Amino acid sequence: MFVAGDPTAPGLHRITETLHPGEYLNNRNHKDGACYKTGPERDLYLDTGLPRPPIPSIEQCDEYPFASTLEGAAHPHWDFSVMAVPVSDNASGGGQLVTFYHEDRVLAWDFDLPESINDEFWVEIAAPCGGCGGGGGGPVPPGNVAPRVDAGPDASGPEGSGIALNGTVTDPDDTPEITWSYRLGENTDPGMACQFSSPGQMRTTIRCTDDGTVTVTLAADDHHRDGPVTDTATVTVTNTAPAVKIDSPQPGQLFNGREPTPVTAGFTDRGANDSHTCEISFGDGSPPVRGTVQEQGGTGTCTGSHTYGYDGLGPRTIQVTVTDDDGGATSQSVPVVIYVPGSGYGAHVSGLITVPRSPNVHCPPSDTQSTATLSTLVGTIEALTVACHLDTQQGRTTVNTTVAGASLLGGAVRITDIESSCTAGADGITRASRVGTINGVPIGSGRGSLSVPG
Ligand SMILES: [Ca+2]
Ligand SMILES: [Ca+2]
Ligand SMILES: [Ca+2]
Ligand SMILES: [Ca+2]
Repeated sequence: MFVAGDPTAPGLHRITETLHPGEYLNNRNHKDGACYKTGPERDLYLDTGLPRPPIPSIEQCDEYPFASTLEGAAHPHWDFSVMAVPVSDNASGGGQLVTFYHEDRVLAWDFDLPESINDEFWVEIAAPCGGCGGGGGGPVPPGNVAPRVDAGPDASGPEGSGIALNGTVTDPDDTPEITWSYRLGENTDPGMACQFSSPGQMRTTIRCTDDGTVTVTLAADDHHRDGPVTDTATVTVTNTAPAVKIDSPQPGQLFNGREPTPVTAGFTDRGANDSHTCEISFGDGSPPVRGTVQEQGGTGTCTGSHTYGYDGLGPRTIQVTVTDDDGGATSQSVPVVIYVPGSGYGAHVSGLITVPRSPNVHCPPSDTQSTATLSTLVGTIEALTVACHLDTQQGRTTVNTTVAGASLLGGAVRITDIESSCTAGADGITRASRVGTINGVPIGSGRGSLSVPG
């Protein structure tokens, strides 16, 4: 807007419906929300829009800054105003604006050019004078007292929450029109916006979608002078760390270490303008995984996965940390148990003769199987028992096999007390086996015939 004597006052930039259809439509959507409580942006203006929409066929909704500017109603930093005006006034104003664009050759905004090269123009808003009609001001009656305006003390509070503003306006001879407005400081992020709960009341709250310094202005207009009387206060909006909840895995959930363990966490941030990153630590010494974030308006999900492998077996703690773009971070953890499946068998012969794996077990679930006697072409194997057990707390898989004995080749070879076990868990994979005797001679230990994993 034109500010006398200030060549750096920010100006407006022309857009057209043809060249900038998205910006143009956004301006219209915000205007419709504020004027008619319709369209995709209506919820933003339920408290702040026009108290009554324009009367159809008589009035139309006029807005400032113009819909044909980049700074129109949809602009995230600039505030805007709407008013019901007679249809003919709106048409006349629109015509004058187009004439100005053409006669002054105001070129439309070009996103490919730096801002300093794009055409800029200014609007001087003149308060109506006493003798020339209009609705705003008027001659100051003799003795009329100007409003006294105090925006109240500086305030602070977290992003996304209503921060109370206690302004006061007094005028002994009028009931001034009250308006709150705001300006975002340089320490705010692009896209931040604030809203007043009651922009026409002395006491209101301001709610912002991000943190930073906001200057609020309380204006009171008794319509008897060239402009409103104003006062400002500073609102310091602080950042709030996001809230994080791990949706998956569930606490204590079991995962096969040979397959990916997926993680999904939801998060919400009271700063709807904040963006987020997330990191997932899987608790097995591997470097944290950068999670995939999907979010909108400060709410989203973080997903990632990791395959633990044999070095990652046992109880593990998965930790998800979500960090907003202002450094606010929150972590949540969930315990899980990583295992590998096991399997075991008591006898298995292949070659000239074939004996299937018998008995043969797999776990989880834990299982025990026995066979009293297994007769083969080469002899008899007695009392085979195989058990496979998964400790769901420790993620430890254990397979035990015992064979009472075998009488082979018509009794020429007699083997007794064959035992074998194998355990896979957080301490690694350990195997042990024992053979009692062969033909009555004690043997000791050797390699067994079972496996974890199966
Ligand atoms: Ca007054
Ligand atoms: Ca923030
Ligand atoms: Ca935040
Ligand atoms: Ca931010």
